[in-house]
Amino acid sequence: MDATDVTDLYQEFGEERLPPGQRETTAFPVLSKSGTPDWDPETWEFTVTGAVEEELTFSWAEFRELPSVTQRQDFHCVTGWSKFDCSFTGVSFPELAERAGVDPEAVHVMFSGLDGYTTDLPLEDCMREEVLFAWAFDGEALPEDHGGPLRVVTPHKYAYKGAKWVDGIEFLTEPQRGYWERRGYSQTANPWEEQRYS
Ligand SMILES: Nc1nc2c(c(=O)[nH]1)N[C@H]1C(S)=C(S)[C@@H](COP(=O)(O)O)O[C@H]1N2
Ligand SMILES: [Mo]
Repeated sequence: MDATDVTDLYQEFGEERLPPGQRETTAFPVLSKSGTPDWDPETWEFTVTGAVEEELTFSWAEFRELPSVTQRQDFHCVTGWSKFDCSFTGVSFPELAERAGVDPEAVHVMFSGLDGYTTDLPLEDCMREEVLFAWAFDGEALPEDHGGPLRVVTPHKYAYKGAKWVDGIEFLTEPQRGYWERRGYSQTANPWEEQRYS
């Protein structure tokens, strides 16, 4: 499948593709707060809850039938490494949000993963075509260490905003903090502004 190149999105935020204080790596390190959780394609469920017109639940088979895209993106870890030209395939955030119908009162989103991880973002930072619920990396099933079967990628943010093993999102009418955000990391996490901590 042809990938749409979105690696130029840095031009909205800064002069340089490599954000300040980052160094480029070709490796793809694994960073997880705890181990890689098990999942069962028969019982896995993805839920969309909170401030929406209709709460949604998808089985793995149903989720895989949603319209998908492939994009070439950069990946910026808050610990200082960036990996260019990652190809991710999945469903865009706006595509999913449209199916649930976002309540006009919603301002924020909480993502959660099978390992108990959570991360939050302002709604406007989620409503971008580059925010993907991705199941493939470089044309192969997303490796389990990197969040398989499904993870979020946020190329305009530090990568802790991308929940691995994501199995639910909640639309919120007031901001709340996720796992690292409660421990002092930035809620907005713009790499070109070096928003690492809050
Ligand atoms: N579910 C879950 N998602 C997570 C994490 C985690 O511990 N659990 N770690 C975050 C952090 S801090 C980073 S830097 C990226 C790392 O993704 P990678 O392991 O694919 O490099 O995942 C993010 N998403
Ligand atoms: Mo991280």
